[in-house]
Amino acid sequence: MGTSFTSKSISVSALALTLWLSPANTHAQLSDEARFDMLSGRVELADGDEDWPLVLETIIELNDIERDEPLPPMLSFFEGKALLRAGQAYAALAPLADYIERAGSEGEVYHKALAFYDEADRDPATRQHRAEEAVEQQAVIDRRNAELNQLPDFETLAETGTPVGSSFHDCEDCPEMVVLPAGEFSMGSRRSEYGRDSDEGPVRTVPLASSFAVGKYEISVGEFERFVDDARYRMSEGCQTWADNVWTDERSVTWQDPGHIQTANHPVTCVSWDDAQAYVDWLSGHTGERYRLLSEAEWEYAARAGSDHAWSGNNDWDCQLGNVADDAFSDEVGSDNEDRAECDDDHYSPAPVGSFAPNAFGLFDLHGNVWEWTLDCWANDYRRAPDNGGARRNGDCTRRVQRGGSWLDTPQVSRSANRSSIGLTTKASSIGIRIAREIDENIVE
Ligand SMILES: [Ca+2]
Ligand SMILES: [Ca+2]
Ligand SMILES: [Ca+2]
Repeated sequence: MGTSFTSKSISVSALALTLWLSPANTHAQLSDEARFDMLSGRVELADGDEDWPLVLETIIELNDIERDEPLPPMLSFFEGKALLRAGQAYAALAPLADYIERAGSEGEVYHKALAFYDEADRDPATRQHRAEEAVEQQAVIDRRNAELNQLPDFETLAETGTPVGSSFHDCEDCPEMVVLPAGEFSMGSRRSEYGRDSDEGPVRTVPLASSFAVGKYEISVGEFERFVDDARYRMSEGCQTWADNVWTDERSVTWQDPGHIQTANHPVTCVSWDDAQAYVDWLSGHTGERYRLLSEAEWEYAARAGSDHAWSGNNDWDCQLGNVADDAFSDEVGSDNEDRAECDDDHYSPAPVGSFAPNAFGLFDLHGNVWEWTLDCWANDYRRAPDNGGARRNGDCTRRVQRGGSWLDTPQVSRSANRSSIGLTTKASSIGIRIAREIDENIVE
């Protein structure tokens, strides 16, 4: 849409809307794009007694039209106002906030939007909605805590005989771990795999001689906070965040405020490889067990969970599999990457850990949500990689391998075989932590 909009040129008249929506109207024969052009270019909407339900209906229709660019800010203003007048104060907040953010200047309409936002914010219905949300969130946290309290420690688990696949934790607040079986697997991808890069070969068989345990989820904000508080850990400043389709490095962005909405149950981000190391060192000291990051081979073994498909058990992406760049993401950031997931996974930023289906090992979010640091130094292929599943110590050790893609990457990037590397000290709002724990006992299935 090349047109630029001002408050005057964009005003929408109820009369024009009525004509436009009428089935007998020849304009209904025009293409969606043309209808949008016509409507947004010529209309006039006073602040009087407009037919707000009709305005709302029209804006909803406009929202459903596929286009390359987002609707002009004024339509968000009208949508917010229409929702407010239709008695939907809570729903009005988002479009009004969108207008305020995108207004571009602080004119009369901007100040009206602020006043409407304030009105919607103070509405009893909004307060009621927020109270209900808080109750729901608390219920999720309580359920999770109750589950965690039921978990056995490892010794109790081992005594029961068949621990492979079961969960345990080493202290009340410790991350939930899942016991993976020893085994071997084919690491890397075939040339025919869509999205494959040459660094995913040569394909080789990797044996993992012992059972080990892997974090059921990415490390959460709440889990990381316990470490920071207990160890009085100090983080360096700054983190890269993705906004307006570019990466920016802001000093004020931190793991506590990473530029996206998060709760204690979201995956921690804005942590460097060194921070991840400090976390597992602390957890090892705290529990007397050997916690560490996964080797790249262990990560792929955990992600594949016995499958040689592109994504654990699947060669076609569907939105149950994980949180990647999807329709929700495209709508939010206004990007239109043709390799995005063509479905709606309901999250345009990180999702709370465990929001998607587990894989065959009972692990969550290997594909997408946030990238996961591994131990290995970076190298362009597997030619000199260890053949025992351990971490690679040759290659470029100023960079480490990250695996699994993230909320802002395409499904191809989240494939089991995909590899990527990033500098040790880099922090980004798309990278987090998954941990492993060594098991001394020989586990029998
Ligand atoms: Ca998503
Ligand atoms: Ca992940
Ligand atoms: Ca790659």
